[in-house]
Amino acid sequence: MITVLAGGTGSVKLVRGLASVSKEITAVCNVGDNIWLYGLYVCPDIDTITYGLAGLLDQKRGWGIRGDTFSFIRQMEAMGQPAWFALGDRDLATHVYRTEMLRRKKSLTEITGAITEMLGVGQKILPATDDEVETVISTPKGAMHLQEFWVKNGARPAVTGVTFRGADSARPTRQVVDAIRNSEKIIMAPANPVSSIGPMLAIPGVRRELERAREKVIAVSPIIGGGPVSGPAAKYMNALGLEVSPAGVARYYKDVAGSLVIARTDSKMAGRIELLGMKVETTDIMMKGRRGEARLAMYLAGMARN
Ligand code: FO1
Repeated sequence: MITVLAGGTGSVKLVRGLASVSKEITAVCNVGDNIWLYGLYVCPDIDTITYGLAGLLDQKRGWGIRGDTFSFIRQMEAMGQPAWFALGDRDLATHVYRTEMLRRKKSLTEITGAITEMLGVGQKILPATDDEVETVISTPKGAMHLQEFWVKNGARPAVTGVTFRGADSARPTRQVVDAIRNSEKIIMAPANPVSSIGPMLAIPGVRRELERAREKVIAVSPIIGGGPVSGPAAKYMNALGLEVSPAGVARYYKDVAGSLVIARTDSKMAGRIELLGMKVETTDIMMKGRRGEARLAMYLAGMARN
């Protein structure tokens, strides 16, 4: 069994690649991006992985359902309601179902299991916790929810800090603890370390389990050379005083991951990363197309057998 820690829109490629080469994949998903909108509980990272594995994901946007329409959100706008988060009409069914099940006292883990089953996903998708954790971005304009910073404000404000509200008292679920303990390897997807993986590492019980499992935890760098692959990783990493490079990623992950996989072109950084006590592997981490996804997955699964 391989467990993959996933968050953001970039992780889905590796999760899909792993699902194509291994039968037993568990994706543990970030919940820091989750947001209540119009009384609905929206879980973007869980949904991106779910839609990706169900073959429903809009590949171009990287989120939501392919071919979806946006009549609901347009009508909200026409009614003078805030409409900066584009919930698609079909996507809406997921949020309505999830929220109704929460009202019936089902846990997010149970609900996610039910949704994956309804959509024919064979892999296990687990929220990192059933408790609410919210990624908060501090800016000169004030502190705001990650989605408000990223979507409503287009990631334009300067970032002075990143915190994870609720993480201190959040607990990993039994399923997440078991997945970490029972997996042959745990792979940290090439995702924004601070906003996509960070909220999971901020949950003390998740961090403790990963620290214990450190030798079998392999992180894949989301950064090649000096620039992030996508998203505002640089802003978040700068705010935390981290160098925006694979070495900066290594510093963030050093206590929870025993190995870091970096791009071949970054092999000159290996020495600095090894000084942090991590093993370094170099390969092509770009994942171009389905073949690229499967290739990196196969490489990581191969490492998993070593
Ligand atoms: N990202 C956007 O940039 N604009 C949107 O309007 C938007 C809507 C949206 C709706 C559902 C969903 O699951 C994701 C959505 N995303 C949108 C993506 C999301 O903001 C982030 O990319 C993830 O939270 C990053 O982890």
